[in-house]
Amino acid sequence: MESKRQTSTEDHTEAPGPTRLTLYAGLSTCGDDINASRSKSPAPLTPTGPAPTAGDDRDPSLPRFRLADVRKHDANSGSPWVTSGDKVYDITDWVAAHPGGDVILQAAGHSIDPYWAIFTIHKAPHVLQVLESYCIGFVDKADLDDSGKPLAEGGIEDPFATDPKRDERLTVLTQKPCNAEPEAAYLAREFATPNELFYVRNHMWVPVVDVEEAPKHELTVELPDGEVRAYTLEELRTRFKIHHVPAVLQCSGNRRSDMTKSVGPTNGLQWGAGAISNAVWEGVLLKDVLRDAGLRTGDDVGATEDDPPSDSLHVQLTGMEAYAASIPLPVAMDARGDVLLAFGMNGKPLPRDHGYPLRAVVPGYVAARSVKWLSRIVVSDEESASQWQRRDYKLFGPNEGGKPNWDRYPAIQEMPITSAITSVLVGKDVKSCTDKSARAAAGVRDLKDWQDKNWVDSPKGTPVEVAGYAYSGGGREIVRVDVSVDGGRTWDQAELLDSPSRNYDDAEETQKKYVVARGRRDWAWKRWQYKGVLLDKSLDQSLQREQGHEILVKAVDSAYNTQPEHHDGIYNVRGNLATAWHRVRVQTNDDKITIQGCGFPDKPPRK
Ligand SMILES: Nc1nc2c(c(=O)[nH]1)N[C@H]1C(S)=C(S)[C@@H](COP(=O)(O)O)O[C@H]1N2
Ligand SMILES: [Mo]
Repeated sequence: MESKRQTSTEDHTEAPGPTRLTLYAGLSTCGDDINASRSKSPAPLTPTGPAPTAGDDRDPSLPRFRLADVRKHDANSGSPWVTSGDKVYDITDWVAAHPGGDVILQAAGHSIDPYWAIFTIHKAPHVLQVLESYCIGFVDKADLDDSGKPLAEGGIEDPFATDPKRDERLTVLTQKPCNAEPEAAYLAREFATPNELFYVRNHMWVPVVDVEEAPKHELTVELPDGEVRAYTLEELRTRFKIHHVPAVLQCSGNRRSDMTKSVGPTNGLQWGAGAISNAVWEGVLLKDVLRDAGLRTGDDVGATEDDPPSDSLHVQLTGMEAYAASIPLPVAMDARGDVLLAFGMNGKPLPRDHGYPLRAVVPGYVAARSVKWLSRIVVSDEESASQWQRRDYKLFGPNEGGKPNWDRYPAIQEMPITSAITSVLVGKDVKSCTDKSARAAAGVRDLKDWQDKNWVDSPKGTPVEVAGYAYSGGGREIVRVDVSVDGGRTWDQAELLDSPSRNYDDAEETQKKYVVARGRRDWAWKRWQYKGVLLDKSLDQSLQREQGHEILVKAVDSAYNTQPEHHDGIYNVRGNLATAWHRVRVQTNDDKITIQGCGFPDKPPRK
């Protein structure tokens, strides 16, 4: 078994996305073809490089280029160049051959080095070799400083310099690109996660769109027949019916660190339980826009030879910074699917981190499909060619290892069921608990005193209050949440707080605040709460006090799907869909309470 769980040393981390993309792209076709590329004739804009000057002892057979000339070879030039160190590269063929080459285009006309420094895997020697095959010459000596480096370029050196500031209550996994999750204690305090606490999962930098420019932000829609229609954001807002849809976004890597800890190493960002959040999204339906653009196939149109069955078609969604993914067309066209082109989040414009000014929201599906900074839609008979569609978000068997056959399984789309504990209050904290003030307990508590005063009628033990979230994909409603506070020996049902399917007018007075809007299916999470007793050792022989009390949660959805007991059986090298029962350990030794488990920080949470 051990060997099956070993991951390869090859890095498949999600964090520095674009790196791997170019790495993969470069290796897939250029690896054996270095000489062929080198002999390519120069791009049309290529100026004749001046002859090497005195004091320049670099390879005299290669031409020299002024930086001003390199600048002309920007992303729009048709023949993009980059520099790295004092060398000049023509990346035209590289970009053309690889859809994901868009990422490298960000550096066109400039030095690629700042990007490489950020996406550290780029420094892998074999990638350098691939770039080497596109070398066309050197930066002219006149543009080099004394140490032989190109003179500093104005401005754009750090593509992350313009990223927004993030809330201090987010735990930052990586800064550039930003990946951050709210501490567990903040996660499920409210039905709608406040925008500033919503988890952030960026593969690259945050594109800059000025407020004045936003209404003119353009979305192009390309249909299978090649027809292209462009919409401004202003046009989307004013010409189509606006919808409000409460929906969870959850990364396929949510709780990956839990799988790692309980089974073995996984590649990717080691998320706690907070790569999930819930918001009320405002936007127009993707299906309305596709129809307006002239799409004739769909859920309600019979397939003919000229009108192919729509499930062979895909809606490719591309963001401004080059991230891309796709969903099957029937998902987009589903009359009850609520797939949005969203511009609002919890009553405010989308924050920059979450896709300003326009993003896709695909409720019930893995958040990787909810493309942010959306600028292009293509309806195609192919899935998106991006690595985020074809590689990263797939689920392999426990034995399939670090170099799986990527094409063997479909991309993750609809999400499975999951649940997690986000708050545990023990002893005297229980009394003062409301859903607003809930926080993870930490520090010294006077338990005995509390029990004497407040828990006289209870069995001998320590009161505990547990809260968290439960969510299932595909619009399936959460119908039950089971909690155990004694390691699974006995179970009880938690109270479900949010009731999106219940009519507000029928709800009991005390429950009214939990009755919330609902989409056409159940796309939102349900928060839950449970009060119980951690039994004293004298009453619970099975308790091993040294290890503390184990609190467990698992949920059930309307299709009676439930979660696996352990991560062992669903272990996969990418650490995707870590949905096993969530386990938290509570120790009350010497009246000091410690809580351990995925999502619970070692230090007390910030207030
Ligand atoms: N353009 C773009 N869209 C994107 C991403 C990205 O990096 N760029 N990340 C995807 C992934 S993997 C996730 S989990 C969600 C995260 O959305 P959020 O940052 O709003 O929580 O956005 C998705 N859409
Ligand atoms: Mo994700």
